[in-house]
Amino acid sequence: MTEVAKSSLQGREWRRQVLDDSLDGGHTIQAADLDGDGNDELIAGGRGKPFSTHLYKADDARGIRWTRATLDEGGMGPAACVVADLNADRRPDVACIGGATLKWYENLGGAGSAPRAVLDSSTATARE
Ligand SMILES: [Ca+2]
Ligand SMILES: [Ca+2]
Repeated sequence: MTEVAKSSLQGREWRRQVLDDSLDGGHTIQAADLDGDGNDELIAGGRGKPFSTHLYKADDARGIRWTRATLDEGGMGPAACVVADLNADRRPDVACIGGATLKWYENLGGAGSAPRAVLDSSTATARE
């Protein structure tokens, strides 16, 4: 298993905090403020079984407790994810690639909502 962790400087020492120790075959991680609250969320994906991509969001301003939301499970083992506003609506979206599949997870905004897949190259379909 791969640990998803963050490190923060406290005084003169770095403190490591494990957010998740159940990601199988962790392969990519990105930090970005997806909901515009001034704090970064983490996007991490694994290529173990099942393939998965998750979003981790701090529950409090100090980042003591974190909640995991699943962006994708079973569909694709991401090799890399990037964050960019792909549809110019001023909300950063997530795009991940794994094998021959590219997926776009649109950020729909709203507190507590995770981006959802709107384009999947493996099925060549786009959702409205
Ligand atoms: Ca945020
Ligand atoms: Ca967008």
